[in-house]
Amino acid sequence: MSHAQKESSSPPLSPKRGGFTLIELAVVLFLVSLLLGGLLLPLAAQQDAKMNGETRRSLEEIREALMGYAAMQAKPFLPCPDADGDGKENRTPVGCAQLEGDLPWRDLGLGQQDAWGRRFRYRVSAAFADSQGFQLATTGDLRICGNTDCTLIIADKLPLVVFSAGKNGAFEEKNADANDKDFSLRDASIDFDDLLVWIPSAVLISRMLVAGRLP
Ligand SMILES: [Ca+2]
Ligand SMILES: [Ca+2]
Ligand SMILES: [Ca+2]
Repeated sequence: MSHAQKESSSPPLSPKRGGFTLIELAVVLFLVSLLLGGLLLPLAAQQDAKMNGETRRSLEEIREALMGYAAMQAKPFLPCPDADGDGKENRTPVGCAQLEGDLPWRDLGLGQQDAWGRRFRYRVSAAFADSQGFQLATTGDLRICGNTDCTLIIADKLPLVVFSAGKNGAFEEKNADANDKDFSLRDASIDFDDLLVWIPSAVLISRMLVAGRLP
């Protein structure tokens, strides 16, 4: 077969196309705008879910670290809150300098911030922060409320609560009030986004039994 014959047997080129018509262009632009509009909103929601998940994981780590801290003491007790921003507890000879403040993240060997770059808050019951150690029968005095007037109680007699202000950066309801012993898990307000963890007395005490720190 000659070179010329080879050339002639190759398939004919497809007919040459012109550019997009205006109508085609308009359809494409319309589809692109639909896609972008449909993608941007879920992306924002995905980002929020990611930050919430990250903060929840940090709170779970804090929970474990607090139990570890208590188990490392000869007589188990919880750290006091940090009152001056250095990440270390503020303790006086008679107890905690204050019962609610920043998480003493440095004492716990943890990061100090939630996913939005704000410090975690921490509240402890005085009886559990006593450096003489807590006992089998020790109970806390903190409670978690499920509604604004706390007629719905979600958890009671807690040794500690740790919380994040959430995406909006503000503590809501009873989480904003450092003078009472109540905390809010949720409320009717659509802006409520605080994230909380706590440890029930019985869980903390059973951990100390397993660790051989009690009775
Ligand atoms: Ca401090
Ligand atoms: Ca909030
Ligand atoms: Ca409160």
